[in-house]
Amino acid sequence: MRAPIKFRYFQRIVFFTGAGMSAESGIPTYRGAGGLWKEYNYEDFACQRAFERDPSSVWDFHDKRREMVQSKEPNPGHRIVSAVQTRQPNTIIVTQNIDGMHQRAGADPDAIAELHGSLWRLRCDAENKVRADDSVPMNPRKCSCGGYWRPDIVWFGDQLDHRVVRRAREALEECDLLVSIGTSAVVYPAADMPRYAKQAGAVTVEINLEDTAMSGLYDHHLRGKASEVLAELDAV
Ligand code: BV8
Repeated sequence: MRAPIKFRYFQRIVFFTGAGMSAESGIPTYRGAGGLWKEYNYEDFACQRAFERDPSSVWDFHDKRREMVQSKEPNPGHRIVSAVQTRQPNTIIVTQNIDGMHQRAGADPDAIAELHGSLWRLRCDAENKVRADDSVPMNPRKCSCGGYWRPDIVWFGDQLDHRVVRRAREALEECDLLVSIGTSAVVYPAADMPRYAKQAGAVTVEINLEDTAMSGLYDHHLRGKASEVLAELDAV
């Protein structure tokens, strides 16, 4: 595949990433074969109602995910995205992923907008506290107020953090290149965000193994594995 574009042609790049970005690290996607939501019903393990009903089984589920993600490594695709971000500091990563792999691949945490939160952050809503935590299993599960710590993840039905949404929207409206990587574009409001870049006149590229619900929005459809296609776009 001859890459129609090269990262070095652009000044303000946004990488918009989904679970397909981490698939080559061995982290299951949500909807693909062996997808997380194929095996688990998020209504039992990943929503506010389940957490209020049975916080310890929600934590058992998230401990399994923390353990699995901690046992994996960032893949060459993550490393290229971080290298571009280091080389071209106006680069912003807007991700739906909660796995923290972009940070582990060396990307600047201040240049990452985690739309759906993180596996590695906890919050106590009673005391309005948020803290980073990478203990596996997560311990102690209870806050000093006696309430359970909650994974700082945006579950279905949860509002996204308006500060993160605003930051992502600003980056998308100011970018000159949008590169969407490994998302099926079916979950809202994230799925709609690339539209801000298109409307602002940016060049738009979709990297995916297959067409998605949003493919029509993109100027370039690069079909292949994220790490391989990214290597092409990064090559001099
Ligand atoms: C909200 C964290 C206010 C949790 C996640 C408008 C229309 C319809 C419905 C709604 C709407 N607005 C709101 C809703 C409801 C809902 C929604 O969108 N439902 C969908 C399912 C229809 N949205 C919400 O609830 C949001 N909150 O809107 O609040 C509100 C509330 C209620 C009602 C109205 C308004 C919150 C959504 C966030 C949920 N949390 N994640 C956790 O992980 O536990 S979503 C989760 O799934 C991901 O974060 C991601 O966002 C999403 C989709 O996953 P993808 O990343 O795209 O992964 P997927 O597996 O689907 O696809 C992988 C892709 O990669 C594939 O295309 C594959 O081909 C490709 N691929 C695979 N390998 C590779 C590859 N590509 C390249 N290389 C490879 N190697």
